[in-house]
Amino acid sequence: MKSLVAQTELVIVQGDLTQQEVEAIVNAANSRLMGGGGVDGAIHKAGGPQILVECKEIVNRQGSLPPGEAVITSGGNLKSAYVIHTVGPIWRGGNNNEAVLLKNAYNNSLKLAKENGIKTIAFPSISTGAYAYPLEQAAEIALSTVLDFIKKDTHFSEVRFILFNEDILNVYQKKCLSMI
Ligand code: AR6
Repeated sequence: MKSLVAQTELVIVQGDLTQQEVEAIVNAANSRLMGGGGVDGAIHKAGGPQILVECKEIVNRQGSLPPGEAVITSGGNLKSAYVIHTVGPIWRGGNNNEAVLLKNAYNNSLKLAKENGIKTIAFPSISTGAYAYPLEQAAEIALSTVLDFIKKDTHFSEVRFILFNEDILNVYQKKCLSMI
């Protein structure tokens, strides 16, 4: 589905994040920025070794990336010029600041993209794979954070959520319809 929210096209579709033709894709990384499984593994595989080289430089410079924070690298061989790496929270039952950290991950990714002049960006469903965040709750936070941002700030021309399968897509679409 596509909806115009203020000045930004919000797109929620099923697909592969690594194949998106947007200026930046967001990686659901881990704090050590060393690659891994899930969407992180897919991004490093499709983007080639340059992304990991830049991730290592960042960690050497500033240490590991705390949950909720975001950093930027080039996109290597991807269609996207940039990858924004953020770290979502690991689900530990819900009373360990998970909601705030997940919200920060989306907000800090958007802020960093804006600082770099990026106007089109695509997100995966952060924390809902290996990090086990309950999907409905994660979708609510992801969508409300992005909606709040693009209602207040007209910088982005397009924000996409690229969901890996139909079940995840359905949750996000349903949630979004109840929010806009
Ligand atoms: N395109 C879009 N979404 C994808 C793709 C893809 N190519 N591949 C997987 N997903 P996860 P997390 C979905 O586990 O929960 C990694 O090992 C997947 O179906 O990738 O934040 C990191 O290194 C799910 O909906 O990220 C960390 O250690 C969503 O992406 C850890 O996993 C997120 O699942 C991060 O865990």
